[in-house]
Amino acid sequence: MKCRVCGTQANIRLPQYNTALCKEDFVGFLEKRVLGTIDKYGLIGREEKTLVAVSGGKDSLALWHMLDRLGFPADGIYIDLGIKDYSDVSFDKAKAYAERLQRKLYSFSISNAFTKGIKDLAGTLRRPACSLCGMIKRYVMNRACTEYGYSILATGHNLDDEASALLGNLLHWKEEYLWKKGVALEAEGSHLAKKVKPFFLCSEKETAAYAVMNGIDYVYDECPYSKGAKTLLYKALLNRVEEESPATKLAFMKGYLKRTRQNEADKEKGQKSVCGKCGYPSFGEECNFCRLVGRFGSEGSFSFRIHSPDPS
Ligand code: Q46
Ligand code: ZN
Repeated sequence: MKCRVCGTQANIRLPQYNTALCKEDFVGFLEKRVLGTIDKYGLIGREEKTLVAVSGGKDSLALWHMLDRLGFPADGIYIDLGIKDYSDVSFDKAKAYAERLQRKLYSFSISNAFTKGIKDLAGTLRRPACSLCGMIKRYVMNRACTEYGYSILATGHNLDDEASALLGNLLHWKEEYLWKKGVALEAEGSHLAKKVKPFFLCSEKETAAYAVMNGIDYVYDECPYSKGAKTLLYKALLNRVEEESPATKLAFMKGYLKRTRQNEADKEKGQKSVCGKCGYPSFGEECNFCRLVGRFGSEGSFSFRIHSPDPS
């Protein structure tokens, strides 16, 4: 198998593009495509302050690395879920990467804020860990953007994540989420930053290859609560389809993006009321996060730690 560009031994085969590439040409190819996505959908302006949601996994670290290479240097935010072993290792990888890029890393610890990790907190509330985790992460990341002046929050969601989520939403006809999963979600008011997903059209195989080829040291294990999730089943199903018919996932998501734009005009704006305590959009007088702080937090328990890189 030869590289389509330079003719040397290829390192990766990409049936969805009917091509195979060596390491250097693959890195250039992926970076060019991501830059194309950023430009086409107006994801990040050169002057905009960007924060990357860093979990310590391959996608978020690869994104952090690539944005830096493409001239969009960003800082990172890590949320410590308080999951034994997994959280500590992930945090170490995130901190090490902040050092490598010489960028700031903000961190927020759920155990410090609520005196319990995500598992115990969810158990006490009799709520699935992932839905509670999602709510906390959304809130905390937005709040970091507001407090420290970042207008963009970038996440490492890739094509496989997005295609499987869309398939799930379609299978269960979750219409309320259907058109909210685009490549960008515009900022709303002063409390919700613009969210962007530069890897929206890059497969998991590509982001993993990019991470390995760039010597990125990431945590291999997935969050223990992701096991058994329906998403994994949908990912496997889509991979099976992709094997028989390469580029199906790309076509699925490109078609979605076209339709999302058409649907944007009719998109209803989210709820209008705001939390009386923090100003975050909320259905009631108090947002879910502030309610959680009221039950489990203590005065002043909401705080970020800022890890600044050692000057080398
Ligand atoms: S939601 Fe659930 Fe993830 Fe939170 S508890 Fe882990 S698997 S990290 S994206
Ligand atoms: Zn609030």
